[in-house]
Amino acid sequence: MVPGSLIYRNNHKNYGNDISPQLHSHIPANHPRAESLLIRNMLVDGYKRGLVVSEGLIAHGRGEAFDYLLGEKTSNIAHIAIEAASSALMLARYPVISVNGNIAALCAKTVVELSHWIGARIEVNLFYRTLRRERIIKRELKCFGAKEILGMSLKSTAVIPELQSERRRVDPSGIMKADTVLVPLEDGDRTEALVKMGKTVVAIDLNPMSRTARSANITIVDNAIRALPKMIMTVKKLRGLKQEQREEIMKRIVKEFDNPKNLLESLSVMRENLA
Ligand code: PTJ
Repeated sequence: MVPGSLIYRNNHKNYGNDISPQLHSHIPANHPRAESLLIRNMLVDGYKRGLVVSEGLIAHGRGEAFDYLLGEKTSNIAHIAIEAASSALMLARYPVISVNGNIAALCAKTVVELSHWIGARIEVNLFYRTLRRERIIKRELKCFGAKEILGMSLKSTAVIPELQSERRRVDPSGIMKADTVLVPLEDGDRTEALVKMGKTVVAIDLNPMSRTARSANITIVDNAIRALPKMIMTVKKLRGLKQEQREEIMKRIVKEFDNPKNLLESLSVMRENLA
């Protein structure tokens, strides 16, 4: 059992089904940094296919540096945040998962699967918005079984107050209507704005010091490619609880979660690894 965790029992590495070894057959399986190279290749492949912007490759590099400090595994601290995040999303009345280019390249299949398990809508929301990228990302998500994709430019007629970036434009049937929004890999401005609008924001960010990490209600300090499959496992475990107890347990998990404390503990994990 993970210390402090109410339901977690295992801690093995799990990158879900999004990594396709066939696509990257030139990386030897026994290479000491094979996993990291595979993930990097997924981003580059996503860039070549028009899902990811060049800035997304740089953002990934920053993420990699923090992941290195984390030991490239999901910490016990992150597991606690994963439980709180999964509970919050399951308790939500209208959950929405926001997808950008990097997440589409790394986790499209897992996002679609998670959306099914928690009954969430999926909205494409891009910082560097173009109609072409929207279409390519939508197609990618549909390939993995997504039924409806929100956030296409023509339908993104609602505006998040105070935001200047393209991320201000959201779908009235998606993020605008949501009570809980999952924002893997996000910029701080929008997280702050969504929290101000009274929404519960769940972020996944490898940098525990980022504005996103500090503004969100629940931040999972982990690589999205590891955290999202673990969220699915957690949701399945929560659904396995007796119905009479489930809601009470999930509410307790969310209530007991302390984001600033969790971020400080994630930093401690990095400090310990450095030492
Ligand atoms: O696809 P678009 O147009 O919406 O653009 C997406 C990017 C990523 C370019 C845009 O959102 C951006 O510029 O992001 P930032 O502000 O550079 O923030 C990226 C944050 O995500 C940083 O704090 C990184 O540490 C973190 N990060 C990078 N890769 C991962 C990650 N966190 C979790 N999992 C990752 N794989």
